[in-house]
Amino acid sequence: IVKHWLDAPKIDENTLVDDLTRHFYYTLGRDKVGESHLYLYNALALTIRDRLVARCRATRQHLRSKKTRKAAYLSLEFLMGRALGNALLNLDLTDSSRNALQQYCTSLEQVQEAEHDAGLGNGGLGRLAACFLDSCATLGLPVLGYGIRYEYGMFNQIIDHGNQIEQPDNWLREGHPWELSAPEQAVRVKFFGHIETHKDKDGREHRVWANTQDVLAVPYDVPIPGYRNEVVNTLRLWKSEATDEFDLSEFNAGSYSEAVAKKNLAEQITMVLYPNDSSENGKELRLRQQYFLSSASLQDILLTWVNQNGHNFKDFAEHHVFQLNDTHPSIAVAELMRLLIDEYELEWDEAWVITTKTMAYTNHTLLPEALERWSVPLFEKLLPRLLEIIYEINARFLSLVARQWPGDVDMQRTLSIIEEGPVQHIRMAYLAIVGSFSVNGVAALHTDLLERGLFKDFYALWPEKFNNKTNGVTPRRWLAQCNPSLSELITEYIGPNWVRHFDQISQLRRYFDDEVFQEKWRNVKQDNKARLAGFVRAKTGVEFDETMMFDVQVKRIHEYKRQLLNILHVIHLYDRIVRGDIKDFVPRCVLLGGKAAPGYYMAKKIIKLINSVADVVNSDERTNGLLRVAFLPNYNVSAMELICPATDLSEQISTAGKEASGTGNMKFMMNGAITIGTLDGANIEIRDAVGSENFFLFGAQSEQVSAIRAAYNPNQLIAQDENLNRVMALLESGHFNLFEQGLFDDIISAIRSPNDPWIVAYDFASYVEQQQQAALTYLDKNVWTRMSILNTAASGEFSSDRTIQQYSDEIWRLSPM
Ligand code: DL6
Repeated sequence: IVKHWLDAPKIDENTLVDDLTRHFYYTLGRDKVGESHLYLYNALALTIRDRLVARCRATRQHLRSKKTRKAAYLSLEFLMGRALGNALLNLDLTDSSRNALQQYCTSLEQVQEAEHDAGLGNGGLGRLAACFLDSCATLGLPVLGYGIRYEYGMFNQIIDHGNQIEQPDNWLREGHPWELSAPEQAVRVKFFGHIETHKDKDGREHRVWANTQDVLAVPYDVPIPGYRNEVVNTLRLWKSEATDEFDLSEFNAGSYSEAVAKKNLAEQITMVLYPNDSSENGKELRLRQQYFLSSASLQDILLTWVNQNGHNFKDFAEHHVFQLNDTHPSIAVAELMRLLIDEYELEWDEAWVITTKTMAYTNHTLLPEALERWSVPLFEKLLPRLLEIIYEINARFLSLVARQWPGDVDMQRTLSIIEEGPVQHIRMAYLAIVGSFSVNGVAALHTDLLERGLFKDFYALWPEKFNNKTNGVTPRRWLAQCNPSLSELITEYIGPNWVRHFDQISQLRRYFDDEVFQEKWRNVKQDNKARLAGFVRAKTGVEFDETMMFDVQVKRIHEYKRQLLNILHVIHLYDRIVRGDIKDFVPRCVLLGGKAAPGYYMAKKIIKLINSVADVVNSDERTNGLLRVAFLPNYNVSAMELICPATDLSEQISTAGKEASGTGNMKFMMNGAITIGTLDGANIEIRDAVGSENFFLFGAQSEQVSAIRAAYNPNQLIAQDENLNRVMALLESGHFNLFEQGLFDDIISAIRSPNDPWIVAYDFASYVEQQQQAALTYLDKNVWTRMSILNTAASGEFSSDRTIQQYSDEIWRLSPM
C-alpha cells in the first residue's frame, strides 16, 4: 500500500481522464458541469495536484536532508495569480487536459477562467517573489517560500463614475484546491507578556518572556512545480489560529463572548493583506503579521534542524540562508537571536555569528515613505523580548561604529538602529543591514543609489555586504503560457529549449530581417490585440481597434510612476485632433490600469482624471478611428497575461531615480513591446540590452533631478511650451469635469507647484517628442516589427532564472537538487 501511494500518478492521458472523472463525481460529488465550471476546475486542479504531491514529498525529503544547504525566502507577499495554467505548462499536461475536458464539452480556457487569482501581494515585490519561486523550482534549487495565507488578498477594484471603490477579495470562499494543510506542524508564536529574570541551578541568569498571549501558526503548503524537471518545491503559507487553552480557560469560566473575542483576535493576524504599495502602514496589526511570519518560519526550520541534529548548531549556518524580501520580515534577525538564546540556550556571540551568516536582505525601494520604522513603545508592548534583543544588537553595533569613527557622535546617531525623537523608533532597514551578510538592490542604478545615497555610511563600513541582483520575470508564465501563439512561432524557428534556457531567445536575432518571420510575428500580435480588445470591451465598454497602436501603462497608481504624465499626453493628442492637427497622427488606443492604495488621495484623483478624460475623448466623434482611451478596472496578474502579449508601446515613465527596478517593463519587452521610458530602474539595462535605437528614451536623468528641483519653475515651463500650455488650459477650463467644478484643482496645483518632486512639467516636452517619434516609427510596419523582434530577442537577461542563478551563486551558494 505504501509503495502504491508513494508512486507518483502517471502522467498520461488515460489516467488523467479517469482521475478527472473520479474527482468530479466522487471527491466533489457533482454530475453537472454548471455555468461557472467551478467544479470542473476544482476536479482538474485536484487531478493535477495528485501528480504534484509525490514529487513534492520527494523534493522535501531531499530538502530536509542533513546535507542539503537550503534557502528560505521570507516574504509578506506572494502574488501568485492563477496556478492551473502554470502547473499544466510545467508538467507538460496542457494538451492532455484539453483532451480530457472534451468529454465534458468544455474548453480548457473556460475552466481556467473559474480559478480565482491568488492575490497575496500588492504589486512588483509580491509578483517578483512568485517569479522567483518558479525559477528556483525550475533550476532545481532547494528553496522554501514562507508567507502568509491571507483570508482576503489584494482588494477588488470597482470603478464607479470614474472613482475607485475597494471591495474585499474573498479569494478562499470557493476553496483553494492546491493547498495541503499540515496542522500537526503548527507552531506557537508569542505576543505581549513581560520579561522576568530567572536563575538556573548553576546560578546563571536568564531572561524569560513570561505571561505571553500565544497564537497558533498553522501551515498550508502550496506546491511549486519546476519546468519539466520532476522538482516540486513548497510555498508554506501560515494561518493564525487561537490556541486551544486560549479559548477553553475563558469558556470554562463562563465567558463565552470573551473566548470568542480572543479567538477572533488571534485569527485577525492573517485576515487581510495590507493594500499599501511603497508606503509603510504603521499599524500594530501589520507588525503582528511581520513577527508572526518571521517567528513561525524560523521555528519551523529550527525544529527540523533540532530533530536531526539535537541542540548542536555548529553547522547550522553552513546549511541555511534566509532571504528577507524587503524589511517586512526583518524582525527575523532579532527573532533568530531570541530562539537560539532563549529556546536553545546558545551564548550571544555564537547566536550572532549564526544570524549574521544566514540572513540576507533585499531592498526594494528608495522612497523615504516606504522605509519601515516601528515605534519603540509599540514594540515594548507587543514584543518586549525582541526589543531587548534589538537594544543589545544596537549597543554592540554602535561600539563598532565608535571604533570605526572615533569621537564622531553624529555618525553614531546617524547609523543607530534606534532613531531618537519625541518617540523613539526602530529603523528596520538598519536592523536588516546590521544583521545580514548580504544587502542587495534590484537593478544596477538602484544598487548604486543605495551605495552612494541611502545606505552610504553602511556601505563605507561594510562594502563587501553590498551587491546588485537585477530583477527578472519567469519566461514560463510571461511568455510561454500567456502568449501561446508567439511561443509556438518562436519554437518553430529556434526549437523548444528557450523555455528552460531563456538566453537562447537571442537566436531570434537571426530572423529579425526575415520577411516571412516578420509577417508571422505581426499576425500573432494582431491576434493578441484582438483578444485584448475583446477583454477591454467586456470590462469597460470601450471599443479598441486592433489596427491602431496599443499604448499601455499598467501598474500600481503612484505619483512617482507618473500616470499623470501619460494622461497629459493623451489630452495633448485629443487637443491635436480637436484643432485639426492630424497630418502625422498615428491612431492609438491608450490603456491604463492599476490600483491606488485606499488612503492615497492623489492616486485616487489620478484614476478619476483618467476616467474623465477617457469619457470625453471616447464620446467625441472627432476622435473616431484616431484615439481611444480606457481605464481597465481591477488590474491583476491574470489581466496582465492578456495585456502584455498585445501591447505595442510599453510605458515606463517614472521620475528617474524613483523606480527601484520595475518588472512590468520586462514582461512587455519579452512579448515584443517597445518601451518608451526614462533612464530609471531596470529600464537602463533594458535599453543597454536592446540598443538605444530600439527604445524611446526621454526625460531627466537621475543625477540631474535634484538640480532641476532646486530651480524648478513649472509655470514658466508651461508658459514656454505651447503644447503643455494648451493641455493645462484645457484641464483648467473644466473641460473634463463640466459638472464637478474644482474636481482636479489639486492635480493642477501639483503640476504647477515648484515643489513637484516628480517634475511632470519638466519631462513633458521630451515625452511628447518621443511619443511622436514612436508613432512615426509605428507607421513603418517593417521597422516596428524588426524592433519588436529585437526586443524579445534581447530579453534573455531579464529572465528570473538568470536572477535566481545569481542569488544562488553569489548569496545562497546552493547546489541544484
Ligand atoms: O523589486 C520588485 C519591485 C520593483 O520592481 C519596483 O520597482 C519597486 O517599486 C517594488 N518595491 C516595492 C516596495 N514596497 N515596499 N516596501 O514594492 O519592488
